[in-house]
Amino acid sequence: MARIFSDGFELGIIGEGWINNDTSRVYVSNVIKISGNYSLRLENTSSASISCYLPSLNEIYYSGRYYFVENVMHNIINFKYNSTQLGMICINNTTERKIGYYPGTSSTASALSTSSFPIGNYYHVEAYIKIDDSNGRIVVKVNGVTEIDYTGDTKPGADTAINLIKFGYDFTGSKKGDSGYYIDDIIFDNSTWIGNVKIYPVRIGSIGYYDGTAYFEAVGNSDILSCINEVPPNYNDYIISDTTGAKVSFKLLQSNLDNLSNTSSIKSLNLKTVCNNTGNSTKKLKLFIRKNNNDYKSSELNVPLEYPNIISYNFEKDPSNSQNWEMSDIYDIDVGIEVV
Ligand SMILES: [Ca+2]
Ligand SMILES: [Ca+2]
Repeated sequence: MARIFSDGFELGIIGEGWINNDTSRVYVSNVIKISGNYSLRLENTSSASISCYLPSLNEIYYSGRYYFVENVMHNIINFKYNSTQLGMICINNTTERKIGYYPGTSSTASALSTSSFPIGNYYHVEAYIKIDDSNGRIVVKVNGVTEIDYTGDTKPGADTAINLIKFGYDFTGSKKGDSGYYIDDIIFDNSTWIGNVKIYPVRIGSIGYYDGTAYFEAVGNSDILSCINEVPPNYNDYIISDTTGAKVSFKLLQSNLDNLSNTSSIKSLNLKTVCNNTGNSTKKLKLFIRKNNNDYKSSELNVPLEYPNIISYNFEKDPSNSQNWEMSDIYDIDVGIEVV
């Protein structure tokens, strides 16, 4: 029971898990920094949308941060089972600017928010969505305040699960949802409200452990660190290995850790790396946390052939003791990559 997807776009690129329907209109931007250094811009056009598949779930918790730019009927979140639209949470119209829950493909809201949400402001939206004929539920909170709490039919057809999420423009039914906003800190959880969390970037700062007998080769730059410490990534320099067991770890950038000092707690640590498979056989990596000379490794992660892409692994607990993360824990760890 856990986080099932999160993205704060802090590598400066779109990767992992996203289907971008217009790469020139939907892109990572540092113009409006909702949290961290980057957010996702969806320009105000009918081509600007982006989707991601999730594991099929009957109920789901969502959190995202928004900055509405143009005065249009922003699609806040649209949830589907494959091509079938189960519902949409969307700005109702451009004069009232309330948030509405629109079941199935209907243009009539089953519930409307109490408040209005004008453009030019930052909003933290959380939602709970449960698909059911009579005991369905849609709860929407904005900045921690419950704006919609609907119980009733949320199951327009036979589908009982959500497996596809869409942001930006959608006109599947009779209610149009628009793009025209920035979005950040997109998180899905299958068991609990996410709350007022933000996704902060912590980059690598120096090499920690390096096993010279099982090596990575630096290409385009003379040292390993400068090949891979760029955000956004520079693809002209990189490290490469075809050696099982090749392993390197990195200490975290002190200035980034210092930025976390006014944070009250750490919910989870999500390791991400940009990578791709240059060959034609399956390649796998493990991402790991190194603490007190012990390595705590992810499952085996397939290295994508598409270029560039991101692989990631989420550590919701400190793997050295299976306890919640303490602030002090992350000052004591390295993060690393191993070829398996
Ligand atoms: Ca961000
Ligand atoms: Ca590079």
